[in-house]
Amino acid sequence: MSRRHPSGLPDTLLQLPRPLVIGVLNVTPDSFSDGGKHFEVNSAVEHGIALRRDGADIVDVGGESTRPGATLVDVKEELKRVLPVVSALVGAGVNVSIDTMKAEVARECVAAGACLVNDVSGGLADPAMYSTVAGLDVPYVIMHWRGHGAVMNQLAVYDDVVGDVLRELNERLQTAIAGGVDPDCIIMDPGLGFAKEADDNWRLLNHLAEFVDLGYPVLIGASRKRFLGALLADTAGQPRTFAERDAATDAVSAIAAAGGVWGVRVHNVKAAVDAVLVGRACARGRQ
Ligand code: PMM
Repeated sequence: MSRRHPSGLPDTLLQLPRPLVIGVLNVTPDSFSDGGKHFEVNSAVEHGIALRRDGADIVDVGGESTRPGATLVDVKEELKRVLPVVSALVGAGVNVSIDTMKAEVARECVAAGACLVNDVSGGLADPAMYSTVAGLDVPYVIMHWRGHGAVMNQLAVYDDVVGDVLRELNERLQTAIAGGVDPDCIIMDPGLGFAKEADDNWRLLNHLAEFVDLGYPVLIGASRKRFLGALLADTAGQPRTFAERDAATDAVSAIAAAGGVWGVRVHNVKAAVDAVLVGRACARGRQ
C-alpha cells in the first residue's frame, strides 16, 4: 500500500496521519454542484477559508467547469476568475491548488503561491503543460481524461475499463516524465465521472489497489458525482440532489482511504476528514 507524498508538497502536510482532504472551490457560473455559488471573489475567498476551517488540507480553486456540456473559457477569463482568489487565500495562509488544464493559468497561480497543479486533462488539453510544470517544482495531478465536457459522455467506451484506464494513465505519466516532469511530483487520478458510466466508476473503485500499486500517490474525486446521484435515486428514478450526496461521498472516501489513496477531493470537508480517518484506521487494522 503506497501513500508516499509527492515532492514539493508543503512541509506542514507531510506529517498528517491520514489521506489528505482537498476541498473544492469552483469559481465558475456553471459547475455541476456549486456553480454560481462562489463566482464573486469575496464569496469565493470566504468559502475557501471556511473549507480550511472545516479541515481542508488544500483548497482546490478552479475557474472552468468540467461538467458534460460545459462551455470552455479562455486563459484571460480563467485567470480573471481564479488569480485574485488564489492570491487572497494564499495570503490568508491557506494551501491552494489550481484546478486547470492551461499551462499559463498553472504558471501564474503557482507564481501567486499555489502549491499544486491539478490538471484533469493529464496534460492532453495543453501541449505546453508538461514543460511548464517541469519548471514549477510543485506536485502535479495527472487525471485520466479522454476529451472535453462537450464530448466526454460519448467517449465512455471501454473494452476493460480498469485495464484501459491504467494503460492510458500510464501513457500520460510516461509522456509527462519524458517531457521533463519529475516523477516524484506526480499524483495520479483515475478520473471518476470523466468519460465513465456509473458502472465504470464502481469498477475503478473496486480495483483501486491496481492504481495504488503503481507506486504513485493516488487522488480520488467522487464528490457528489452523477453516479452517486443515480445510485441514490428515488423510486421514480429522480437522482438524489447534489447537496444530499455527501453521505455517499463520505462512504466512498472511507473506502478509498482504506484502499491506500493519498487524498480525496470533496465539497463537504468536515465529514470527509472523519471518513478518511475511518478508512485509514481500518487499513491499519489489516496490518
Ligand atoms: N473532478 C472534478 C473537477 N476536478 N480534479 C481531480 N483531480 N479529480 C476529479 O475527480 C475532479 C477534479 C469535477 O467535479 P467538480 O465540478 O465538483 O469540481
